[in-house]
Amino acid sequence: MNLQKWLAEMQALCKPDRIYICDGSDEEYHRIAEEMVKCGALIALNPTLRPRSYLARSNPEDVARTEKDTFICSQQQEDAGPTNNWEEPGLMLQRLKKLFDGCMRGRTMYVVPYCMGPLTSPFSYFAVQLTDSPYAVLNMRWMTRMGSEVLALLKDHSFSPGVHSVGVPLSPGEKDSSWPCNPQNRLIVHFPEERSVWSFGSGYGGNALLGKKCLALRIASVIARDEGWFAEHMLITGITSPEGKKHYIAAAFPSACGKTNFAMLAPTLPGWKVECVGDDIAWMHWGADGRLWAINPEAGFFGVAPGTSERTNPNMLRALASDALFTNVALTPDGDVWWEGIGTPPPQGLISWLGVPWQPGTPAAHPNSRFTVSLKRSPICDPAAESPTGVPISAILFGGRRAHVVPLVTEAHSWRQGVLMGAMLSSERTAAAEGLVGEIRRDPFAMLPFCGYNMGDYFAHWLRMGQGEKKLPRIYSVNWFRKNSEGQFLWPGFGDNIRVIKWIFERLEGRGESMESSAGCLPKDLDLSGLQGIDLKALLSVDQKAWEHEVEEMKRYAERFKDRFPQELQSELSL
Ligand code: SAT
Ligand code: MN
Repeated sequence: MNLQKWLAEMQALCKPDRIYICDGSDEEYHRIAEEMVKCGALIALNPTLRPRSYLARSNPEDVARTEKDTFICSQQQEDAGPTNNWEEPGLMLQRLKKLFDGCMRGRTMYVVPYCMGPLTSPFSYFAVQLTDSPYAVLNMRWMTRMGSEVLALLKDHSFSPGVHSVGVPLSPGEKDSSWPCNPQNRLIVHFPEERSVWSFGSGYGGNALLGKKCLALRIASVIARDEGWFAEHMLITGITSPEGKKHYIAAAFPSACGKTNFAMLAPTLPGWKVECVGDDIAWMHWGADGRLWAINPEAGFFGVAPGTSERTNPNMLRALASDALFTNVALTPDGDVWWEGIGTPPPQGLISWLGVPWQPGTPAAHPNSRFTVSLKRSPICDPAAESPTGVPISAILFGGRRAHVVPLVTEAHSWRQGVLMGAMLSSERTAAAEGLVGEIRRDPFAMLPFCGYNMGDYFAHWLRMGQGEKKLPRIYSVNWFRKNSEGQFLWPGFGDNIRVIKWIFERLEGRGESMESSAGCLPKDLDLSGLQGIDLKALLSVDQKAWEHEVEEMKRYAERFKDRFPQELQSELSL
């Protein structure tokens, strides 16, 4: 793809009033932010309390990723598989061209050259996002490496083209709304063979920051399939034991299941240290040493605000102390931010995410309200976070939000059983995507909304990747969210999850006693020192009947993939 030619084509199609090429500087960031403040699209927070930070309020109809509007337009429908929306690429392109025709009238088209991964990493991927949303530009500044340096490097690299519009052209003199969007015509379309993305009508999160779910997961998963690596919805974190032994762990959890808190865990056991590489996406390649090496393609956090507190994620609170961008949280009368679960009572005169005085009993911050902040601001950023070769992964965790059935932790006996654990991942719905919160949905590898090809082929890819001379990471299933019959959580979670990691460390070192169960290997014991009233038996119990039901559910689910569901997993299910 030729950049100049594509730019000219997109300019002719979208018909913006102006084109602006982003340089990625601090000066640019604040200039764009201040322009938005002037026209009421952004609120500058109190510079004494929260320096260089802003608050955006979205349109209430544009508050989360919308999976029903998300399409994978591969040439063949079977290549998109039963879990993705699909339309014939030619027809979809026609539809898109109609929508994009003149969609940026009265607006600026920002050209955002960006790189997913460290600039010098052989595993990184270059891209360009065209967008008429200055809010998307600000987010891309923290979430990716973007600007002049990338533009210069683009001469020697192929890139993924992405075009994004909020879908609200302005006529001359027309006043813009503070969050323009076009929910009736929302479409987030991926052409995996072309590595291209077209996104229309939404300014929120994964719909609008094309580097994140669109490129680094949906498009990258297809590239990874073709080239023999992994693009996964996983955090990466480095953990050092009191003895000074360090292991890196990658972990997949569905959106809004505590990935960010886990990636930045503050251990409650003395002597343990956690350093964060990434909280959402891992690109993993096999090294010459046979180990799996991971980079975080992103450069920042786009995390769920509610529930982030001194108790759940003190390191994130430090990171958010300045240079942060907030979306849909509440505003305090002194110009700072507030959300449910921040750990302080709501102040008098609080303004809700809707921009009106907050009424007790209603959400002050939207449940999917977010913060955007550079990874560099994290006080526990791993020293190897920028390493072009990445970090070696010793263990992979799959976790969901399950009140019942799934034990606190189990270890897979084999790569194959581990792949089945990933494939069987299920979770109660959260507010990160539209849908009924609380309902259990199967979310294989936490990739259901993010796998850019047939999920059956994706399972086969995982199995294939485990073959040959490799030092395979061990695989675990975890569930921090189990409840007792009174509906109370059995496990404190957060910093106490280090106790589960401690057992995993012991297993990796060839120690750590275990017992067999149909769900996998369970710990015989956990270090519960300093904790009271933990019902470890309940946390680790496997109800045979309930587990069999779980397996039956999975078998039924597997039928959707027909002959694309790998035979090996079928037989693993029947064991
Ligand atoms: O896709 S988003 O980036 O909006 C958030 C998520 O679902 O993890
Ligand atoms: Mn995510």
